[in-house]
Amino acid sequence: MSNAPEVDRVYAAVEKAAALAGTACAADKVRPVLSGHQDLLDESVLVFSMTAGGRHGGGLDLSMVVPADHVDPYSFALSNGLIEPTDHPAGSVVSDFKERFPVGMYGIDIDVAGGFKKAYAAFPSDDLRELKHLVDLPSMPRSLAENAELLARYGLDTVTGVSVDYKRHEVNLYCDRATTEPLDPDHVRSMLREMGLREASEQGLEFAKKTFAIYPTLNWDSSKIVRICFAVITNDPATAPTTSEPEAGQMREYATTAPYAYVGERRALVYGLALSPEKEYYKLGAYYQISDYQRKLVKAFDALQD
Ligand code: GPP
Ligand code: MG
Repeated sequence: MSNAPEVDRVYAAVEKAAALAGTACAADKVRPVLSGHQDLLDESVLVFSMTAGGRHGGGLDLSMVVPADHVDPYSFALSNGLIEPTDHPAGSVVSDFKERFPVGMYGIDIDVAGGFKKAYAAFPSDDLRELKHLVDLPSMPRSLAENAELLARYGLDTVTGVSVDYKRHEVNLYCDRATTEPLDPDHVRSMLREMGLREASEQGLEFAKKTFAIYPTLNWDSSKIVRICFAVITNDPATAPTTSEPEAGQMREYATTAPYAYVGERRALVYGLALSPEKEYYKLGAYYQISDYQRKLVKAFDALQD
């Protein structure tokens, strides 16, 4: 089924979000991905995510959920010439995953200036898998095996899904918190120390209490964890992983003006606090379209705040 007007509607939002994030957008890179999924666009979950500060500063990604009965995003990108074939193991993660595990859904990240960037593969929500089972995927970075015990010891033992960044050659493992209990700052401090990552600021630790998902990033070049991100989902645009400017101001403005399509509700926002060995930086995703799943998460985790 074709639905070209939906491509135009979503692309208009891409232009608006890119202007807000102060980044270029490339129609010839974005529209082919939207057109290839045009039958999904009226309902699919869509998120515009910006990064504030430092080397990762600037840039805007559009993330899109793709149902599991669709062609997987990596195969889609290859067959549409949106990505070059590669011998790098990054190119085999999605196929390894779907060969061995049930898939609940896929996802795509489009860098609005650079085009197809990431694929996600997630387990069905009632069939999450333990981290130790992902270690066996032949394409996984060796550092996963090397850090599996450490990750599990800090409660990162249940995985909801993975993402593969084909530009940076990185894998994220999205870990389920499975509880709305506040994340203990001492637990976070000790986790960061043992992982060789930068210490979080007091404000970062306060922010991280409301974490609903934690995800480490690994690559194929290092035996160390590259970075870790603590994510908070909320309706409250006053949420902030930092008071540093200009990042705090950028996020405040983005949180209150990003385009969104569910009129009458408040924006669903996902803030991220990311820590690498060298630096701390911040991300903010504004859902352009949501499902009841995000509504439920916001409700459960916003209730934590007071
Ligand atoms: C978080 O990864 C991913 C999302 C907010 C996208 C949600 C997925 C959908 C398919 C809707 P990240 O962008 O924070 O990680 P990284 O910076 O490593 O890319
Ligand atoms: Mg990203």
